[in-house]
Amino acid sequence: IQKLEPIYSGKAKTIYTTNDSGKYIAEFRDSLTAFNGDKKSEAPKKGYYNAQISRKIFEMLEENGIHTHYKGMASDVDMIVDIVDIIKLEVIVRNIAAGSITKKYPMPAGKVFEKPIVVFDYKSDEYQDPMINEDIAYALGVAAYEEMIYLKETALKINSILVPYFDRNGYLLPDFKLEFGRVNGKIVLADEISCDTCRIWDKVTKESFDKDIFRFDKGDLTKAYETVAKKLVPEIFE
Ligand code: U5P
Repeated sequence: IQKLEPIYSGKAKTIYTTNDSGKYIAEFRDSLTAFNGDKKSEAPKKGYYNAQISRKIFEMLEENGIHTHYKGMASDVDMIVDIVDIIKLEVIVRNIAAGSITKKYPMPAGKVFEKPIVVFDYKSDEYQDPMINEDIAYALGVAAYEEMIYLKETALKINSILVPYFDRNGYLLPDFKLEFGRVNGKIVLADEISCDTCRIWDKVTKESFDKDIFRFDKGDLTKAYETVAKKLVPEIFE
């Protein structure tokens, strides 16, 4: 498979057309943004570690019966994916209170939820990703009611696979963000699952090994992502 033209450049990945009419290549870059693009930077090897972590998680989810857009790697940082019609939602799963939810509700950081929380944010830079529900999603033409139910069920299933997976590797998974797309009438998991899109805490020290390091200037991001990569994808260090 060959990369042809870049057709879309997001905050951390560039999407290329390929010589396969059903596939794109998503190139993971070293660039970082936070707070709706207000804060920008670069971290060496970030794209590489996130691509490899994401690859591993997609492979593991596929083995557990979750359909994803992942189709293999074309290089260390180039992921081959199905061309999907992205659903303009961020599906966020929360197990432990952290980040924005601690600002919006009386939920102190670190509070462990009795059952996981799923929220839907409408993907819109202009409107700053407002939280929406099934009715607003329908009114916006983003997703049908039954699709919203399917997205929530799938997000919870993914959570039930990821929490023990991170636990086995020594980490807590306070929260993470998923994106989905439609391909041939089917909804599949899309985008990435990486240190940029999850909160990953050391089980013992509760130290962050994720993008919060960049958001709140908490230290060396590349070193933290490398630490996670050494656990999740040890084969790339051999
Ligand atoms: N998140 C993203 N992208 C966004 C917003 C949030 O990946 O545009 C992820 C964060 O990394 C965190 C979770 O794991 O969703 C909840 O973020 P927040 O609502 O606390 O900012």
